[in-house]
Amino acid sequence: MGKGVTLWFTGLSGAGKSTISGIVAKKLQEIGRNVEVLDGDEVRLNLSAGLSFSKADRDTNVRRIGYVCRLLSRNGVIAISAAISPYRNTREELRANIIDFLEIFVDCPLDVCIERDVKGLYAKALKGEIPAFTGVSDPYEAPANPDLTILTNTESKDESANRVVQLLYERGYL
Ligand code: GGZ
Repeated sequence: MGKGVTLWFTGLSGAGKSTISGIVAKKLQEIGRNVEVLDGDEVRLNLSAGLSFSKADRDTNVRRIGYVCRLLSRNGVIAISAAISPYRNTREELRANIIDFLEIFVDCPLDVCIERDVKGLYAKALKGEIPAFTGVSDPYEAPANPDLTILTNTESKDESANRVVQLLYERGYL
């Protein structure tokens, strides 16, 4: 069993967190590692059912995911979080609490996310139909010092995923 680590993806809705984390998870499973992905969407249906998108509830959501990632990663699992996690201080709190923690900024310009609008949420948010939507009517605080930034607007999905795997090699987790 290899060394566990928490891979904390952060970025806007539609930036590519779920997509890239899914590809990374597959690559890691192929080389025999145990991986769990905690996806924002799915967590909100289970672990965080009933939470809103207020700052307090987003922080609660993020802390819960962090707690599960800590349990998993200290037992050899590569735990991947793919929640927006918009607040810098809350992410820093996790970094302080989780020994093996790597922050990955999934960077994509807001206008590109709006253009992609895979789920049609930005259109609704821009019309005011979804209150407190990240990037539109709610803050997103980009990491000041991420372990890695992937540029999903200019890199291919596979390229971005490979850079994450490369980071794990560089830091001694693979
Ligand atoms: C942001 C929202 C909102 C609001 C619903 N703001 O692209 P998606 O749809 O599938 O991912 C988004 C998801 C964000 O949940 P997270 O748990 O990742 O957020 S946080 O870390 O801030 O707690 C989006 C959808 O939920 N969604 N309303 N107001 N995203």
